[in-house]
Formats: sequence, structure tokens, C-alpha cells
Amino acid sequence: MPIQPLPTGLPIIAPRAADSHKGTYGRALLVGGSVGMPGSISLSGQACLKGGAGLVTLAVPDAIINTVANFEPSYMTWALPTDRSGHIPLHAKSRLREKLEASSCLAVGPGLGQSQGLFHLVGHLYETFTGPMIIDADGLNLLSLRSAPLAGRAGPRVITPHLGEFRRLVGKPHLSMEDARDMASELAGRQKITVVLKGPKTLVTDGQRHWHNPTGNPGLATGGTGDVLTGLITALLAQSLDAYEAAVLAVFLHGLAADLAIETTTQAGLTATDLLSFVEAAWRDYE
Ligand code: NPW
Ligand code: AMP
Ligand code: MG
Repeated sequence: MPIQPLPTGLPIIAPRAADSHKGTYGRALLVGGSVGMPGSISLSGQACLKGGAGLVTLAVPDAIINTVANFEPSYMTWALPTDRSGHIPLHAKSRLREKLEASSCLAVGPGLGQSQGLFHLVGHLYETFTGPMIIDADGLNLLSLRSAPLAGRAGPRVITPHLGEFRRLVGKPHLSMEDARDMASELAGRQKITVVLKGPKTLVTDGQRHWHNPTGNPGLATGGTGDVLTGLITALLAQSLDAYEAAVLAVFLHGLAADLAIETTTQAGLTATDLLSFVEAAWRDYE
């Protein structure tokens, strides 16, 4: 049963064609995870599948690849060709390039951790990947360390900061949420990217368009829910929605899944894993 009528302005995703196949729905590559945080990238990968991407591959450090693979059989895993300090050895660059060329969209950051090598990797991907790319969590923290964090993008970009990440990105440690919302819009317009400023009433903006998301509840204030959102946006990018529309629809479905979940769980008891299991119910309401 729908919780509320669907708001106007929500992007429309076409029903699946009878003769479609998994390649029709895009090949998503998600880069993240580290020792101690294998769950975050797995949550993103599972959400990407629930969001309808055709093929999902998680690129994770070698040390956690078996753990990540064991969480979910429906995605593939690929060992990030990095050495122990996070650098990509020269001989591995062509393997990474091949992987990127075979991917219709890219997500970078959930649980990735930070190192000098990863700083170079994230900057390299931001400046060379020509398809749509979403940057979240440590991907954003690493971009924040650059002198011009969001300059030099090679394709459409979606960034998904919470207030703490947004403050780092703009170098203003005491910025209020109200001021951050104004800056997010200005930043998106200037850089020609989509900004998803997460929180209660998440704002999605490309500078011209603004979506003040009506779904979601404080049950989402728990570890891993942002990683689920990243996977959902990636899934919609893989299905060829434009960056702003993918972000709006994913944010809406993510919040709706949480609203449906707390009809059976409590807000306090809601986990990111529970949230995943309500994504289908959210799709059903949307359809
Ligand atoms: P305070 O002090 O709490 O009020 P970080 P992170 C501030 C991975 N995860 N929402 C906040 O202020 C992520 O993917 C792995 C949140 C604090 O100073 C990342 O890779 C999980 N924070 C990594 O952990 C599950 C807000 O920002 C700082 C805020 C670190 O990500 C959990 C926190 O930001 C997690 O997803 C807001 N609205 N407003 C897993 N299961 O593997 C202000 N802050 O230090 O980047 O920490 O978001 O947990
Ligand atoms: P992250 O901080 O990256 O784990 O992301 C947290 C997710 O939960 C984002 O989608 C937020 O918008 C959402 N969220 C966190 N707290 C609340 C809240 N109090 N009300 C609604 N949504 C929230
Ligand atoms: Mg997060």
C-alpha cells in the first residue's frame, strides 16, 4: 500500500522490454572496501543489484575479496590492482583501463579507506573515466585533499556527501546545514555536477533543478545506509538515467524503503541490511 501519492517531478523509468537481457541494464563497477570495512561495499553492490543493474562487479583490495564475495553470490568481485600502500603498479594500469572500458558506470568510495595511493587512484578515475561516476564516502574525503577537489572531471559526476563530508569538500568545518544547502546548489551549477547533500530531507541539485526529498526517517541514521544509497544511484546510472534523475529517483526509493521498513521494524532496530530487503517494496509502490 503506497504511503503517500507519488510526488510530481519524479523521474520515470521505462518498464523492462520483453526482449531485454542483462547487458541492457548496464555493467556497474564499484570500487571500495578495506580491511575492517568489507560490509560497506557489499551493501552498495547488493543495492546496485536491487536497483536493477544488469551486471555488478565490486573492485576491492585483495585482502578482503573472499569476505566480500561470500556476502552475496549475485555480484562479481575483482581484485583492485593496488600494492599494499594503495598504489597501482605501472604493470597493472592496463588491467584497470580494460576494466573501466568494459563498465557503463563507476562508483568509488564506500569503505575504501585512505592512503596516498588511493588518493592518486581516485583522482585518476575522476579525471579519466568518461562515463557517469558517483563518488561517496572516502572517495569524497580523498578528493577533498586535492587543491581543487572537483576540477577536471572527464564525464558526468554525482557526489553524495553528508554534512561532515561536505564540510571537508568545501574546507568549511563549521558550515551549517542551511548554508551547506545553498553552497551545494552553487557548487553543482559551477562544476556542472549533481550534488546529493544527505540528511533529513536530502537535497539533490544540479544547480538548476532542486529536489527536496520527502521520504525517509531517522531509522536511516545507522551505519551502512549511505552505502546502500550509493548502490541505488549506481544502478540507475547503469540503466542510463541522467545523473540528476538517477540521484533523485534513488534518494526517493531509498527513503521510501525506510518508510516501508519501519512499518514492521522499529526506527531504532532498522539496519542497512533490513533496508535492502525493502527496496523491492519501494519499487512496487513506485510502479
Ligand atoms: P559527529 O561527530 O558524528 O557529529 P566520516 P563515516 C560528521 C564507511 N562505513 N552524517 C560527524 O560528526 C564509509 O563508507 C562503513 C554523518 C563526523 O565528524 C566510509 O568509507 C561501514 N556524519 C567510512 O566508513 C558502515 C556527519 O562527519 C564525520 C553528519 C567513514 O564514513 C559505516 C563522520 O564522517 C560507514 O558507512 C551526518 N549528517 N554531519 C561498514 N559496515 O563497513 C556531520 N557529520 O568520518 O567520513 O565517517 O561517514 O562513518
Ligand atoms: P551516510 O551518513 O553516508 O551513512 O548516509 C546516511 C543516509 O541516511 C543518508 O541517505 C541520509 O539522508 C539518511 N539519514 C540519516 N539520518 C537521517 C534522518 N534523521 N532522517 C532521514 N534520513 C536520514
Ligand atoms: Mg556514508
